[in-house]
Amino acid sequence: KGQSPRCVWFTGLSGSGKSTIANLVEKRLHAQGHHTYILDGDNVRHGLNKDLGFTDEDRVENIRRVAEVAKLMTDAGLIVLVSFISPFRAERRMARELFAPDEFVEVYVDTPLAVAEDRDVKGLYAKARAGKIPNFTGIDSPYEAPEAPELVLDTVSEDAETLAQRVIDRLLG
Ligand code: GGZ
Repeated sequence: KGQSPRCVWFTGLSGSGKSTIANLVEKRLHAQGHHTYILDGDNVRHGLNKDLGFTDEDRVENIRRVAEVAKLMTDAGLIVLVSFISPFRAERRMARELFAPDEFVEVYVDTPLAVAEDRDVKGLYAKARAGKIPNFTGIDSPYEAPEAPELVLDTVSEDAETLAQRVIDRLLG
């Protein structure tokens, strides 16, 4: 079955819902016979990028490597779902420039800081507020919201299933 390789680039705060939505998108793509791969902190920061932390410099290098790997995987024919905070516009632009214009789909998982912090699923915001996690995005490290993403997902007014379907529609519709 033919498919168009793509790099679907999810960006948003910690706890915004990037991984939840990316996983739902992957499940639905698989059900339709598409080949995918999710790149996220769990499979990249423990291996390829285990030398990197959360300073601005390390995040820049994290995203640079992730973008290059996503490019290789897209060249191999996959739909690559990239799920990193990727807080800086410059690095997201650099990632985009590796791809043909319609190959790169930037998805802004738009969850306000107050909402992500209130959910605090992993307790990281509380730790960051207590000074136990330095350079935490949204607390003492910046997040630069996208200016012209292909998709904006509003996680406050819509659930993850609905938002995943929006991504699918943008990819296959
Ligand atoms: C932000 C941090 C930090 C700091 C650890 N700031 O919610 P999570 O746990 O599972 O996702 C966050 C993840 C962010 O890694 P990324 O590789 O996506 O970041 S970036 O794109 O900026 O390079 C969070 C955890 O790592 N985490 N320390 N200081 N998030």
